[in-house]
Amino acid sequence: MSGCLISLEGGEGAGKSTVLADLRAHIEARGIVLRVTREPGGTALGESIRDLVLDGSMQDVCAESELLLMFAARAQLVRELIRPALERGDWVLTDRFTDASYAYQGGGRGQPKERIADLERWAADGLRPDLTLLLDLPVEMGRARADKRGVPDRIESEQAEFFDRVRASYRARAEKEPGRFRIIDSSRELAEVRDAACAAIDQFMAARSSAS
Ligand code: T5A
Repeated sequence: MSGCLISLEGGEGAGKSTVLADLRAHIEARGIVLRVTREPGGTALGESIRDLVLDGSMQDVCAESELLLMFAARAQLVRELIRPALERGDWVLTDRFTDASYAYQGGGRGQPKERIADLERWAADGLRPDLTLLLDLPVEMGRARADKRGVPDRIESEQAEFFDRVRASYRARAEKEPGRFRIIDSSRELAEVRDAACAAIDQFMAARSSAS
């Protein structure tokens, strides 16, 4: 079976990093070779860009620079890690991908969708995940969870209205592409969220097997 790309998305404190470890074990237990990565980041260049773009002391970053930095990291990740892995037939699980740019830089910062779509075509090489798990929960709940982790980074320091727009944008994308997205209610107990995420993977694998 050929490789495939799975992304995990959600607002702040949605539980992506927490669920990712379980998903990794769940997928690998089925004998699949899996690469796990994150955005922004995942390569030496991408991790440097991550440090820069999330640096809380870096004020007055314009929306255009932020968008381009996200895509600079993504362009490198696609070419250095994701495409080669998919071509080998491996699977890739990424903590965020281009939907995050539509939600944060599009919904949150008001960057035009067409501009992001253009970048997606050339910088991300037109690559879209085969499956996207959207961990969705009320903004305040997610922020309360994220706050427990300590000092917020530059983006985490945004106002609640920014994250309302991010959430609305994610949900709108999921509703528009129900074949690719699975919305997981992550306001529930962690065990329930994990089970729902693993069940979505099982369903996806079953559909792939029956299609091949
Ligand atoms: N960004 C990224 C853009 O603006 N554009 C882009 O194109 C991209 C790719 C970095 C930032 O970059 C922005 C978005 C982000 O602001 P990130 O590293 O994914 O992206 O950062 P965060 O969204 O901040 O992700 P986090 O890793 O901080 O949050 P998670 O992973 O969603 O949450 P997690 O797992 O760390 O959980 C948070 C806390 O809640 C607890 C956990 O134990 C933890 O303490 N928790 C639960 N508690 C109770 N019940 C549950 N069900 C729980 N699940 C988790």
